[in-house]
Amino acid sequence: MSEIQANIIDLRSDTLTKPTPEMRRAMAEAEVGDDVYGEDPSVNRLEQVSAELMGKEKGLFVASGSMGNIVSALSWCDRGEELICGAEAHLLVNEMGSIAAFGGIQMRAVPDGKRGLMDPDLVDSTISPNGWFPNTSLLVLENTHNRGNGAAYSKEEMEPLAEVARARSLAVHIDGARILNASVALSTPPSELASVADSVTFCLSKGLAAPVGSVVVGDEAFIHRARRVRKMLGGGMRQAGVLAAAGLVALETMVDRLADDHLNAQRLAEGLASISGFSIDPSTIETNIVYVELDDGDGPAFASRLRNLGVLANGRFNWVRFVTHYGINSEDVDEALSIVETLAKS
Ligand code: TLP
Repeated sequence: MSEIQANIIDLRSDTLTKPTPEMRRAMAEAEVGDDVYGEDPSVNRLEQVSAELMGKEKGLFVASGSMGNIVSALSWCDRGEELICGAEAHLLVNEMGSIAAFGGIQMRAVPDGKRGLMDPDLVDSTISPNGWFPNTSLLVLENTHNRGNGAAYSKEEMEPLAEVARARSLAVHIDGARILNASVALSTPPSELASVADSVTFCLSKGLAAPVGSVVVGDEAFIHRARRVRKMLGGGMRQAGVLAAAGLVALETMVDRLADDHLNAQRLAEGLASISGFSIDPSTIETNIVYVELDDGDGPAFASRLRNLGVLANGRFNWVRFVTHYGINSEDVDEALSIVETLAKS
């Protein structure tokens, strides 16, 4: 049964994961200092390890994936400029309009293609021509793509988009909240995926189960700007080494096991496909995120009925989303499936 909460199978998100015993020990024993002075050894180590992992010069520890996206956008774009992203990009749909609110940056959406992947020609034609248009400064890709059923894009799939951006002098940022899921699913080093971009945000507090934090990586000049923006946002976290220590354990011990989450998501998708009233093609599930469409079209109502039976999932529009993670094993998946089936028949 899930460790998240007794008797509840919590499939709302991998953000629900709790730190491992090893993380808690590392947090208790972490060497710390004042990170705003650059003197927290654990934060410095996490930033260095993260930069190496992603093949970039420098890293910056931030409070969350959202903060990573905000500092990145504000470091690449001036006020009144625009970034281009997919229509269902997390930073456009789920981040409270923060990039527009804090950075005065316009977010221009390109329709999502299959698996959430944008079409390079559409991106090219959306970039503003010179003249009386807002300057387009940044292209944002999301990998894995949350709303794209957790799709994991290979370097080859992202490269044509990055080429269009480069040819028009745009920087490329990857919202790689779950880029390590993509790396595991594709058996590709994260640095190879990150190589198409100028900056990447990745999260320690999702499938990797650290309690708090994300890291932004990029070249030295970018990270210098990003550090200043983080401070502007009130994100100088002082003795943040207690958090970074958990992040280091996450990177050392929790990456390979993401494959288990992917297997459980596949098992869940196959089970859901066999229950009538749902539309899902299990072959489209590439990592740990499973969206299923309901024939009756009411995702929130189904999620709330499920909750009464002890299974938590997020529902919106005509879909319900299930996410597998460290707190969920294959028995939990089977139990959740049997509850979903009972509900679907009732
Ligand atoms: N996503 C959360 C919710 O906000 C939807 C989730 O449960 O999946 N980028 C992507 C692609 C994300 O999925 C998320 C979190 C973030 C950024 C933001 O990370 P946090 O929550 O750390 O700010």
